[in-house]
Amino acid sequence: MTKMEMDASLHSGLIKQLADMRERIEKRLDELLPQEGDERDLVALAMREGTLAPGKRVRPMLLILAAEGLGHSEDASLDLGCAVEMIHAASLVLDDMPCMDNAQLRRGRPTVHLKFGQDVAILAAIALLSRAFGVVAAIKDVPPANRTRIVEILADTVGMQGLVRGQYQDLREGQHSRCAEEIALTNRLKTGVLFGAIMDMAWLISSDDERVRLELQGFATELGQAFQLYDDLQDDAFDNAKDQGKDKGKSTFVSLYGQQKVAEQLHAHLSRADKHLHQAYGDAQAISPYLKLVFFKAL
Ligand code: GRG
Repeated sequence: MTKMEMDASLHSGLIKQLADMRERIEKRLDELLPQEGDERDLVALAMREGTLAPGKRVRPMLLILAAEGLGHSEDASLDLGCAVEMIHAASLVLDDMPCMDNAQLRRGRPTVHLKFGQDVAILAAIALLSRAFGVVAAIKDVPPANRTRIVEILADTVGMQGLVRGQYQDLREGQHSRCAEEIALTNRLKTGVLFGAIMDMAWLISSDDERVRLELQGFATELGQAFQLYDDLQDDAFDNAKDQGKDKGKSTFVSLYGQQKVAEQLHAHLSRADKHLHQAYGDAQAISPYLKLVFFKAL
């Protein structure tokens, strides 16, 4: 076998492993959500649609890969990842509502409020959020003290100093012109803090090395910025599974610097993210190749 053939076979092996992992996440999400049965139970159906519609599952994938890299098996990290995905799904359902982004399309499908009504969408988002905390509280493989700490991390991540604040800033302050620092802060709160929580949870169940924790937080900060820039760049893309042009008139890095410079910024964040991963895990880790596949839309 030549080196090129060996690289190609390693690469397809990794893609298969990652695709299998994503399938296990989808299966577990399905089990943890209310089961289909009563078709009049629109809240249950909306919870399932909001979560099981085809998303990338980046957050649970990262949680599992981060914990695996520190020697932890998938048992506990799978349920933790699913809880995070439910929180993410709840945030998307709310974000799409007419009083927020007023979106028609999400993950290539009609948004939850269009399909089920705004009343049901709000109730489903609240139910997803509380189900997520219930899942964390019930994870047997994590000692109770760590479970409590994880609940605390997630509560902070969603709340007034996390997603809620980021969304508020985006909706209200995003209408006016903002400087780079203000946009970066909103992006951190909207997107980065959840990645920070994911890395903290993976660390908490797998390691007690503070140095590793700091590197993982550094990674999450860079990834959060990169991810939001990527999301902003997609706003104009034709192959997007979401509404296009939702950011028109909004103050983002794309409106401030233009697409080319934002693409360069994105690469700079990703390369700094890689350095943190290298410090935390050494050479052998699956997160960088995984993220490359995500950013090149190959997984
Ligand atoms: C109650 C959880 C909760 C939140 C309230 C509505 C809100 C506050 C926050 C919304 C924040 C928001 C919409 C952030 C955007 C994050 C983002 C980059 C979404 C796109 O994520 P992907 O690309 O999407 O991972 P898929 O569909 O693949 O999961």
